[in-house]
Amino acid sequence: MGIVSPGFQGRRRSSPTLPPGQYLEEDFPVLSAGPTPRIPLDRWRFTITTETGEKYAWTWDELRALPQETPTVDIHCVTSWSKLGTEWEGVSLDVLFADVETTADYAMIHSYGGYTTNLPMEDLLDGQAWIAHSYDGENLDPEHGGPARLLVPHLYFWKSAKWVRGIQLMVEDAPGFWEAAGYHERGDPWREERYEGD
Ligand SMILES: Nc1nc2c(c(=O)[nH]1)N[C@H]1C(S)=C(S)[C@@H](COP(=O)(O)O)O[C@H]1N2
Ligand SMILES: [Mo]
Repeated sequence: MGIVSPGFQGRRRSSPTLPPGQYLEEDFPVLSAGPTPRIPLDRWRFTITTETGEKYAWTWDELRALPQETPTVDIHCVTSWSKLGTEWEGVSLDVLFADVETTADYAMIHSYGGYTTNLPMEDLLDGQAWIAHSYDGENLDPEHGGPARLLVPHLYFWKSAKWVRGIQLMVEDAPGFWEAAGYHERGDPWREERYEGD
């Protein structure tokens, strides 16, 4: 009694800022499983391929001509760092999927360089995910996924594929790079879904 003020405890209970097991990071660490690919903007494409093989593709200029959003979000890496209030600019996946005809429930994200990660469609729509090309008011650094990366901040950051190149829609779920290596298939940081079986 009296050592921790009730106000402090109450604040922590009502608005926790860090998921369980995470620490606050002020820098922006780089975590890449391979070399940083360099993609010239005139050759860059983002392609959604449906379960029937239908393709919807955008050039760099076409992506930049779409309505842009500026989400400010917290990000959580499974290696335990979290960074709060990060500022991005990009295109909502709701915009990119607006005219896509599909009934598939799962998506495999593909990156330039070969990285993959899988997500259910319900984690990609309804204002939860973006193709982000700017960070902190500047073009996204190649090390952080530039020209553009997926941003899905409500899941562990390995789902936010850097150097994103396309989305393959799937009727059946399948594991991506880290998911096949034993990481959790969904990766909700608030439920501490780090590894398969968590
Ligand atoms: N293409 C690609 N995307 C990736 C990765 C990667 O190795 N390759 N690493 C993932 C992991 S594990 C994390 S934590 C974040 C790190 O993003 P950052 O390097 O911008 O911090 O990118 C994710 N996206
Ligand atoms: Mo990570």
